[in-house]
Amino acid sequence: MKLYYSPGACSLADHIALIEANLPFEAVKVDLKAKATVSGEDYTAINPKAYVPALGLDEGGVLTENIAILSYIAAKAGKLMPGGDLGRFRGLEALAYISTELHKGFKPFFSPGSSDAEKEQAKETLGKRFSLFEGQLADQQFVLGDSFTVADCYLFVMLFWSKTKADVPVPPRLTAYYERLNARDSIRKALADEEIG
Ligand SMILES: N[C@@H](CCC(=O)N[C@@H](CS)C(=O)NCC(=O)O)C(=O)O
Repeated sequence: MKLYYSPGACSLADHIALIEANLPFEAVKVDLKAKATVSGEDYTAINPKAYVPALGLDEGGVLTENIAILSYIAAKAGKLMPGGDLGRFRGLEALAYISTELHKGFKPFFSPGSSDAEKEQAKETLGKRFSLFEGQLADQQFVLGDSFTVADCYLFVMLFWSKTKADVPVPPRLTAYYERLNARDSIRKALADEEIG
């Protein structure tokens, strides 16, 4: 498999998941401004959406969208999703929440034309959305229970952005959770591979 990524972007979640899954893959850096890979390939020919992540599959074809890629990695690995009859759906529920309610909420911090008022509003909304997870972490180690899942990979990136790019206030249990994840081997390796550790 080939993971197309940009350092510190949301593709970091997929990078962490691939390391956790222990699946063979090549990480291919993309220059999002030039829309080209480091070796000069036209990235829009690989992924017409022109954003990261994209996953080149061994069987051919390219999969896009974090929710789909993270679910695919978990299915391939036979882990990284909660167990039980509803496990996969709880995993998808969390990934959808992270993607649509958190990830998209960071837009003002990545859009050059955003005003300070828009950023302040985004911080307030993100703070409220994070509070859901603050409650869940009261009596469990990870966001969906006591096993690490792809939802933790994605939530880690949201917290990483909160701490390093957007200065979003993060409540105490989530801060402790972020620090635990930040010390995890797969996350150390993904950050080092992307040269942002
Ligand atoms: N809907 C996509 C969004 C991916 C996305 O927002 N990618 C950002 C990095 S975090 C990107 O590549 N932005 C560059 C661009 O849009 O030109 C997903 O969930 O995978």
